[in-house]
Amino acid sequence: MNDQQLLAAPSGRHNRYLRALARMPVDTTPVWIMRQAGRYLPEYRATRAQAGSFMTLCQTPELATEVTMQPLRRYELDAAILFSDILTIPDALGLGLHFVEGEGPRFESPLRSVADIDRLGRIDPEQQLRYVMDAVRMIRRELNGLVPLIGFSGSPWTLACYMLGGRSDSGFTEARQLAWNEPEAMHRLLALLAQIVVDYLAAQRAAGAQSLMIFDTWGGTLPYADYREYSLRYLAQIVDGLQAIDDPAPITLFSKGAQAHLSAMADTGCQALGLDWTASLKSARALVGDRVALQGNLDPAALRANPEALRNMVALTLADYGPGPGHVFNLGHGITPDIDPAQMKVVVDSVHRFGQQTNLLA
Ligand code: 1CP
Repeated sequence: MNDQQLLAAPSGRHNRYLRALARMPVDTTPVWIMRQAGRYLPEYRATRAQAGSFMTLCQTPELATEVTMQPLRRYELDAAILFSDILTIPDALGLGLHFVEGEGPRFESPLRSVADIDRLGRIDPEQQLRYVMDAVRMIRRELNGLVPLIGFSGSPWTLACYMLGGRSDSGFTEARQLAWNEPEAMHRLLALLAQIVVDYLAAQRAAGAQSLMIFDTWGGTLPYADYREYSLRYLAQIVDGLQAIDDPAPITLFSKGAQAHLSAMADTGCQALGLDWTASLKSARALVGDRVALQGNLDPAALRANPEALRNMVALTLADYGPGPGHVFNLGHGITPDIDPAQMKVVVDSVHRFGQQTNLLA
C-alpha cells in the first residue's frame, strides 16, 4: 500500500497518525512520544551496553531497528521514529561526534572560525549517511505496515548551535555571537545546512520515511526578530525544497520555546507544528486555523505524577485541543531517563480511551 492508499483506508493504528497530520477524521487521537526509544527503557539500556556506544547503535542498522521497535512492543504507539540523532549531519561533515557519559554530545573539531565554515560542503546522504538510509529501509521492512515511520533532522539553527562548539548548559551563546559579529558567514553556514537537510530528508523519504520532522530545539533561544532571520527563514527553505520532491511527505516543524512564531511557522506551508508544554493547544489552534495539524504537548514532568493525576493531565491536554481532527498527541519535549516505563502505558492508553470521545464529538 502506498501512503495515499494508506490515508484513504479506514482509520486504525496503521494510519491514524498520517490521517491526523492531514486533518482527516480518526477513530481516536494518535500518539507517539519524543525519545520513545531511549534510556527510560531497560531493554534500550541493555542494547546500548551491548553496542558499546551510542554512535554504534546509530551506525548499525540492525541495532537501530531493534531499539526503534522496542517501545512499539510495549505500547500501542501510533508511529515509529527512526532511531538516530540530529548530530549525524555534523559528524558526516567531519566534526567528529562523540558522547561523553553523563555530559551529552561533543565534537572533536567544532567550527572555530569563518575559514572552518567556508571549508564545509554538501554531502551525499546515500554515501556519508548511508547507515541512516539503511536503518530507514530495515525499519520499514520490520514494521511491515504496523504504524508509519517518522524520519527527522535537526534544523539549520539548532545544528549550528552544536557545530559552533556550543553546549545546552551554556545557552549556545557562541552561535548568537557569530550571528551578531559575522552575519554573512552565519547565513552561509545556515544556507548550506538548509541544502544538506533537504538532501538528507529527501533521501530518508526515498528510503521509506512516511513523515518528516524537523527539530529546532534551540530556535527559542533567539530574540524575536533573529528567530525569523536565522531560524524560520531556513525552515521555510527546507519546506519549499521538500515539497518540490516526487511524492512529498508531511512535514512537522518543532521550534521549542517559539510560541510567538506559530502563525509564521504555519505560513511556511508545513503540515504540522509541534508545541512545547508551555503553549496552549486551544490558542494555537485559534491562531493557525485549518492550515496545519498540531502535535503536543503534555509536560514531560507530568510522567512523574501518580497515574490518576497523569490520566487527568492527558484528558486536559485532549480537551485543550478540543473536538475535531488534526491533533497528534505527544509530550511537549522528550521523555526523560528517570521515568518509570509503566507511566508511558498510562499515557498511551488514556490518550486512546479519551481520544475516542473527543473524536466522536467532531
Ligand atoms: O546515552 C544515550 O543512550 C544517548 C541518549 C540519546 C538518545 C536516546 C541521544 C543523545 N540521542 C538519542 C536519540 C534521539 N535523538 C532520537 C531518537 C528517536 C526517538 O525520539 O526515540 C531523536 C529524534 C533525537 C533528536 C535530538 N538529539 C534532538 C532534538 C530533539 C530534542 O530532544 O530536542 C537533540 C537536541 C539531540 C541532541 C542530543 N543527542 C543526545 C542528547 C542527550 C542530546 C541533547 C543534548 C543537549 O541537551 O544539548
